[in-house]
Amino acid sequence: MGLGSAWFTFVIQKHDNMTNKTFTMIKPDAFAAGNAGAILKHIEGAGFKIKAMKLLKLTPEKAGEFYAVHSERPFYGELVDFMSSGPIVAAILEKENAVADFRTLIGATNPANAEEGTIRKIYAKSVGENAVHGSDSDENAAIEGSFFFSAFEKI
Ligand code: 3AN
Repeated sequence: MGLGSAWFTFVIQKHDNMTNKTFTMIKPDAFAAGNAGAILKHIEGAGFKIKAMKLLKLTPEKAGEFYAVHSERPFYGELVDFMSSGPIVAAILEKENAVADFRTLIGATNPANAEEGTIRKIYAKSVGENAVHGSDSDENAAIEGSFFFSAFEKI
């Protein structure tokens, strides 16, 4: 393989596995509390660029599909009910090292364990109603982004 095609392969892989992108949702608790604007400001202030965004309400079926990986967990029913209980903001974000940096920005799943200054520490009420979602891997970021956005909605 020549340098040209190796570079091409690298560029395609980097694009496909979204190494510089992550996916987030502002969850129903944070949206209902009127915190969507402040959370987006916090995210942009940390250097993330918004590459796609929409306001929507998940049906229980769609919420169940999104969280299918947790279907055996005891909190699955509660999670699906909560995530379909009100409007959410879904967005694709871009930044170098996006997945890891965004997980740091949002803090631990349980806000009681989240670092001071993190989005969950500031806005989340509980482990179930924890204000924001952040993808946990590049692979899931790509899958989750495509769950909500078609190709022409991603800039
Ligand atoms: P994270 O969102 O930090 O990656 P996960 O993947 O362990 O956390 O859990 C997915 C979602 O399930 C969480 N964001 C939270 O809303 C919910 N969840 C996790 N653990 C619990 C729990 N013990 N009780 C209720 N809901 C939970």
